[in-house]
Amino acid sequence: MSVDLNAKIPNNVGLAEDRRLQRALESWQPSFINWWKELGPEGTQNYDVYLRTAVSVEAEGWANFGYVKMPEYRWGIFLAPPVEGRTIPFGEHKGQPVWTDVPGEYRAALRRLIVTQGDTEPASVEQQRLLGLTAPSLYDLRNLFQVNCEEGRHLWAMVYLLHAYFGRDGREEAEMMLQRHSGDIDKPRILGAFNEETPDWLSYFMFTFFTDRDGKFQLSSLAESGFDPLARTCQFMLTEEAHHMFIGTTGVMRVVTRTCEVMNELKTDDPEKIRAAGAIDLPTLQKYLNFHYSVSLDLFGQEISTNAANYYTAGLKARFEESKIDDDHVLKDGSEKVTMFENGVIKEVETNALLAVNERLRDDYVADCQIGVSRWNKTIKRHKINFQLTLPHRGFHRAIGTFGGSSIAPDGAVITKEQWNKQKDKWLPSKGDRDFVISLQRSCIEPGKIASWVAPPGRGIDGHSFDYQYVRFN
Ligand code: BYC
Ligand code: FE
Ligand code: FE
Repeated sequence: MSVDLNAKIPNNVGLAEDRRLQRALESWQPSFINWWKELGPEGTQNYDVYLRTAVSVEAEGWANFGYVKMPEYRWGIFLAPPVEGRTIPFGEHKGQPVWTDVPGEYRAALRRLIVTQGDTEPASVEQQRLLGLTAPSLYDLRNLFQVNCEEGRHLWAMVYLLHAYFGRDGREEAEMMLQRHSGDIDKPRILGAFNEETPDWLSYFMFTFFTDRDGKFQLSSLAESGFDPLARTCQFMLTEEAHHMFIGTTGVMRVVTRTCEVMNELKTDDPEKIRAAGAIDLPTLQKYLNFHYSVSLDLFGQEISTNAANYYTAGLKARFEESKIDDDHVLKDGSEKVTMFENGVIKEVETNALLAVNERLRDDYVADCQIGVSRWNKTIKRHKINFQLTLPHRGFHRAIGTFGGSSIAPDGAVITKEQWNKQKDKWLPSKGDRDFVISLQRSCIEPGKIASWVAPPGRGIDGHSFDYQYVRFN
């Protein structure tokens, strides 16, 4: 598949041969750039940022590093190469050739999935737009901008599908992507977590760990879609997603490390003393974890979902690593245990496997989150500190699904609204906690310098050291 890098819109989808589509996308492009300038990273128009840009989907081509002014970033449309003879891997069309066009009967469902996926991408850029003003280091600043640019590219990926395969309503949906805004009362983003604020870098690290990880699982399940263009787009997006989660995993790790160092230097576990030394006490980290984990769990939808069953049966959206699962990939007769909250009691319920597809994805996500948390705990232990971070119960602080609006403590105890209100500041960041974390946010962008509350990274980007000039301010 040939790559056209010099085109207005770099691509490997043969845009030059489809003038109508090319014109349509080129007319969306200025709206995107306007949106970026207005709601993308604040005050950065002239910065030269050491970024990777995808120039092809081959192993050597997709991570090309160099200084770029962000509004001139080459947002391209790149799909993984088609697999000759690929067949639909699951659902009632299992074994049939994949669709290279949208099957009429699934048009609405596919559009909805693509729109929901696409909407999250610019939402996250909007959520993070002010963080560049308070970066804890030049390295972190660069990583933030890298993620912002790639989320912008992910929007391009979905907008390409809408324009290429959904005609006029696809073009309308593409316009809407730039009209809904994170946190907007009248036109909010579609999913809850993408209307929350990301007001500080601790929230940002938690977001890239927990919420970008939802991206990993959703994209993986779309990467096996029977609609081949969607599958191929998502396969390539996943390669970029790995770096976003790396920022989260190592970001939180570095905060934990710094806190442990301060605790050992001062020989204390008194949060007040730790805070006075400019670090974030472990109980506060736990509260931020509780918040971001619970809002991210909501992103998997209802435990028992006919939508999800229909997507699966239609061959549109699979399970995580569908092809590696050893079963019939149709699930008509399968069953699955699901944790439900019924009449005030949390219980395991046996249900049809098809209806439990959302919950299964959430289970896989929970297990993946636990791996990261265990790594952070190893670091705490290595510092000989007696404290463990934990994932709260899945019913804790939920807005969607069986637990939506219920009062469940982090340990899974069912409590009253009154008890919840009394204790919630112990479990979720209080106004005071947030004010404290925000008080630590100061721009620290001299090469080699780092803020007081986070340890430097183990290594830099693209073989450069931590003190490299990752961003040049002009
Ligand atoms: N907030 O049957 P259900 C990423 C609605 S992150 C608000 O469970 P379904 C990224 C739902 O729409 C990955 N509403 O629905 C990360 C439905 O509405 P209707 C994003 C919600 O469709 C960081 C109703 O409740 N990708 O890429 O099976 C930075 C019934 O629910 C929510 C995707 O999400 C919610 N949280 O499940 C940048 C993939 N949850 O029909 C980027 C595409 C549910 O009653 N989306 N509802 O009007 C999907 O696969 C599905 O839409 C969902 C929801 C899994 C999200
Ligand atoms: Fe993304
Ligand atoms: Fe991401």
